[in-house]
Amino acid sequence: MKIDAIYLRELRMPLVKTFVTSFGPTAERRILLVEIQGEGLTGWGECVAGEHPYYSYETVDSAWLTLSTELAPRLVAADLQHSGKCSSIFKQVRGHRMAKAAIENAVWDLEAQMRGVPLAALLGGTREVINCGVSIGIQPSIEETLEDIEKELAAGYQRVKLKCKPGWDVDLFTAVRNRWPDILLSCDANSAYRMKDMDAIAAWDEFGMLMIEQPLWSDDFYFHSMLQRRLETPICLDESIHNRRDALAAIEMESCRIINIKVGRVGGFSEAIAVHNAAQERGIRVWCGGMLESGIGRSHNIALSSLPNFSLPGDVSASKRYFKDDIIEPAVEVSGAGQIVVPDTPGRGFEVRADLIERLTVRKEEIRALQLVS
Ligand code: OSB
Ligand code: MG
Repeated sequence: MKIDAIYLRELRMPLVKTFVTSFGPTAERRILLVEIQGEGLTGWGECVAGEHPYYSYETVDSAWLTLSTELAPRLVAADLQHSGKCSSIFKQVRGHRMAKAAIENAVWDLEAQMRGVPLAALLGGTREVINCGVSIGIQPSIEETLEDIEKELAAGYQRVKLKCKPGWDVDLFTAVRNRWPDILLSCDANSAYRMKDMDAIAAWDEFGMLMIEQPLWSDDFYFHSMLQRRLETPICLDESIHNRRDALAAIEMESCRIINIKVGRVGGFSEAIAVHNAAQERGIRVWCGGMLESGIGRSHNIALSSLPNFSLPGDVSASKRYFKDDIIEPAVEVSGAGQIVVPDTPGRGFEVRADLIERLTVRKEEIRALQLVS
């Protein structure tokens, strides 16, 4: 694969609605895109790092620096045979998985186009449609949250995940369960609880939730395994899982019974597939998490979700839930049955809206291979 140039871009995209988690609100996304030109084609990747180092230590700015000074120069200098080789090209750089994923995924996007196959097929996907859930942010009142859920259920979404934190949990769960006793329901604490909360969390079994996502520390396996022993409800790990080894450790220690795979968090499609396979071989179900992505990251999440062990509804939902105008065409749509059709055309299966991307760009940088003068 001959790569001619790599462009980094930062776009500003206001969210339709401010999204609030246990670590705070996000009103506007700073979207970092990686555009790779080569073989007469363009591959795109999106970095899911946040505006602040709250979900993980990476940020848009740390990822930009890592991409521009370390990852992109390595890639343009490499003799790349296959997207699966990216991680070995980047291995000297420790961590910075969201930055690595953005560039690796752009290479996969390019390779799928080169080969004329759907990105989903290149990744090993088998599903023609994927099942979708929604992540419901923390709201000013329970009443407003119920209204939100009502709207999403009417749209067809198959699973509702409630963002929670101490003080925003049992009253909310009770209200939701009273209204909808049978829906697939989960919650996500983004690490907001501690040992002292274990007794309280152990009592959440009464809500019959599908899972409780990352209740404890973001780097923990051991205390989650202690908590899992006291719960009927499966724990799902998100923040704690950075690679296949972490997945194996968590499964071995019974720290969780379900894994949320986010391609950015694990460093790219290759490692996401490795986590998927490790979980599948051990009978652990996975689902695809979301990071308030624009259409490019969203299209990549759809392709990843087509792998066979993505058997639970993911946090991959319609473009319009996040942005008035998405940067891909057509926008991602969810059917009344709560499903997204996996594109069967070459590449990511969604066109990029170049004019809109240009208009939203606030920063751009080009990285090329050094031209040797003979
Ligand atoms: O933990 O899943 C999370 C958004 C930002 C950071 C962390 C998380 C989330 C979400 C958003 O839940 C899900 C989505 O993109 O719809
Ligand atoms: Mg989560």
